[in-house]
Amino acid sequence: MKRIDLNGFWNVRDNEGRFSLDGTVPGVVQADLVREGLLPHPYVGMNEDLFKEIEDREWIYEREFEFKEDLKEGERVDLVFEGVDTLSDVYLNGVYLGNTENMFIEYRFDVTNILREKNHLEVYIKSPIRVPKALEQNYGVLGGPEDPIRGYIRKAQYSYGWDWGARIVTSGIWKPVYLEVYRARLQDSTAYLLKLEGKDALVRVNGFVYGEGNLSVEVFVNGEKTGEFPVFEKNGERLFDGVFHLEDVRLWYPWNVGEPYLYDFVFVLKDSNGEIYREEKKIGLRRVRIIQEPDEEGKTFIFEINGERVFAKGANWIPSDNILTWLTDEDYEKLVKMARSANMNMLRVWGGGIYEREIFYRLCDELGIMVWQDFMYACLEYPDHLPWFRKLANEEARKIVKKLRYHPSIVLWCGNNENNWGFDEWGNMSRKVDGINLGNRLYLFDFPKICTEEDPSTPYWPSSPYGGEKANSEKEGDRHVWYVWSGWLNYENYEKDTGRFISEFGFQGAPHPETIEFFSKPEEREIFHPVMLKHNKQVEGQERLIRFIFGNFGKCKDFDSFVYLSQLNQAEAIKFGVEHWRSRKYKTAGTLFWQLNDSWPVFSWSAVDYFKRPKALYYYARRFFAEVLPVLKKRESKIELLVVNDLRETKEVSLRLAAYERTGEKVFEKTYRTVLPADGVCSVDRIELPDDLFFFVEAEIDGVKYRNYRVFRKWRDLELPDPEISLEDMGDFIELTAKSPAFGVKILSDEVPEDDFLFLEPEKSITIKKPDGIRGVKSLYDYLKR
Ligand code: BMA
Repeated sequence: MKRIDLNGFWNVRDNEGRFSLDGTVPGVVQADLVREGLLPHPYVGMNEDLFKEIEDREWIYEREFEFKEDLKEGERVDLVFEGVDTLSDVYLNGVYLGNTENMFIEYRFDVTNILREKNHLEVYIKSPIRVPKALEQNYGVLGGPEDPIRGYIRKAQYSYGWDWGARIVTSGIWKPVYLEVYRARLQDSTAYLLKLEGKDALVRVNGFVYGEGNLSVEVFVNGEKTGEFPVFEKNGERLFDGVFHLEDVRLWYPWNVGEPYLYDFVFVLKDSNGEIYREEKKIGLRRVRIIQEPDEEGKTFIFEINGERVFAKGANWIPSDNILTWLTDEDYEKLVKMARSANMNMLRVWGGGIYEREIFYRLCDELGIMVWQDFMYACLEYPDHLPWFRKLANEEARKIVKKLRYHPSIVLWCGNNENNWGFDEWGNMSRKVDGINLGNRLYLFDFPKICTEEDPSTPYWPSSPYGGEKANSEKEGDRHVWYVWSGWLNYENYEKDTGRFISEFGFQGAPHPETIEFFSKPEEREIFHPVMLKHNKQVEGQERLIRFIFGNFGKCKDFDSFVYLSQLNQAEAIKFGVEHWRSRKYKTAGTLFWQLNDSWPVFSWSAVDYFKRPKALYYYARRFFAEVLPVLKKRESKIELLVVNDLRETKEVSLRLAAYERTGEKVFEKTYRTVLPADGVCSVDRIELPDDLFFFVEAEIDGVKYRNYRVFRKWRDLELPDPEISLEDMGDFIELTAKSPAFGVKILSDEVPEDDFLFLEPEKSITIKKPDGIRGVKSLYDYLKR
């Protein structure tokens, strides 16, 4: 096999004759226009609007290339587009090869008989606005939020605008293009656990073969040959399919349950003369089940990996850029590693974005992070009653499942985001054709069948949320909790929610101050300045930020304190929800907050902003997702101390609970030694104490300390005194000590600190790594208006 790369600069021009420039492949014209200075940076000020003016243009990508290979007997050449955004016609040397109509899948054209020594390749990209609009006129307006024309085109739905995303409707060739010369090739080889008896595993391998002749596939695992399987024909396709035994098997686990072990698999396609083609993949073997058993609250929804229940801790993942081709592998590495170091064991790839890049799943495989993978349908009716659309959706699902199925991290295929909730409760998504909601042909019939056929080792779930009488049931399945924040209710309401698996809940916070500096001028830094409103995409987003800051903290002093307090409020809110749901362990079996990342610099629900600067929530997540979490709750007139233990063993723990007056005077202290059940929750004590005190708790297991605090009253009523925090420079570290309870302690430094938004128990020092350019600390006290 030989690959001839066709990436690099192509000639690009628009159909109206305004632009003619070098277009990068892989790339999109929007990025080229910014690079050439023909359009300003879309993420600054009001510039996003300028991109609307060019969104409905058509673009012609052209290039010349030479082809000098001497093709051997039986060899063919494919022209491969890994991804075109989105609708295009492809011509080689004036010959029409075909069209592309789905940005999520690969297109291949056999060009063996069209290639010459000098070649001309042309890709005519049609408007991602006009085509779906014409379809909309023909077939009707689809129900749901954001621009509903998006339902008629298989393109990342968030690019038409979202409540955290810019509207930048991109066009281009967004993934690599190359020629592939081969006689026969393998694709989508995979391996999975068929049966496990003790340490003896039965492993099934299969994959697809393209090419003629008498062929077979040899499979090697960690360098050892485990079998050779003949290639045969089934339903018009050629494939190999076999099983073999693996002794002393090492399974793949999420990081907090076991080792995310990966085997080196090599699949070698051969004929009587030897090797023709090979696929090399790191594959993990695991068994996944969702335990759905009736109980007194309804039905459980628990992920079980290799027979072990796992409480899912994590967040929702959205595309990390509006211009996807700006993302590098390093960006992925940084973000996924940040998720891991925030103690997350699950990420949900949300259905309004993209099927992620290979590197994303590879990192999740290696780091032991489970992936909840949506199909790319979000908050809309989709026209699956139209045969052409249904066919396209089926083709996409099958290709995607085949391509990604070998990743052990993908533990769930999920039909869509919130569409079934929309059918049941949103009012504007209830249209049915032949008694079936628009989209349900896919989610209820086609996708489950495709998943069982192509990836029997991974469960399928129709939607998020789904289960129970109505899709967003509290009693069964997964649940999105949006009455807090979106419904203008404050976060104490989380405590009333007994959902079985909380796959979305969120609270907005400002991006990092330096990120705000990137998109605004000093005079624009006002809460309701048009530039700020442009950078908060939710209807009444800024209004909600104010309502909750005022409601919980009191008035803001200035714009800086608005930024800070919004972040602290967000972190406190999500902490509160997570503590509640983790304390219900396995009644509730997961909390994935909305959302980990951002696609541009914006006020949003993210924990990490566009430039990957952590918000307060990020630092909080590390603590509230830690393996051991001491929690304080109010039970009638008593204060209850609970410990949530995700560790897999029974552990001896020492605990210290202390309560203080606002001035820093200690009024209560008690220590405990007790045994924590493995993977369980333990109620340690219930104490009669007033709830206007400041509570601090510390748990110590095997020399590791897990700390927490609880303030039961509203911050706005507390009149916190100045905690007089002292900062001692200890060389590589700094030590912080406060006189009275201190919260939201923020390190002021040039370098992003390793830990931040800390809390300090009076007179108990904490030590953190010293960031570069440290200038001091501030805390909640400094940001409140008095
Ligand atoms: C959920 C998500 C997204 C949205 C978020 C915030 O509904 O699925 O559609 O961005 O809430 O409103």
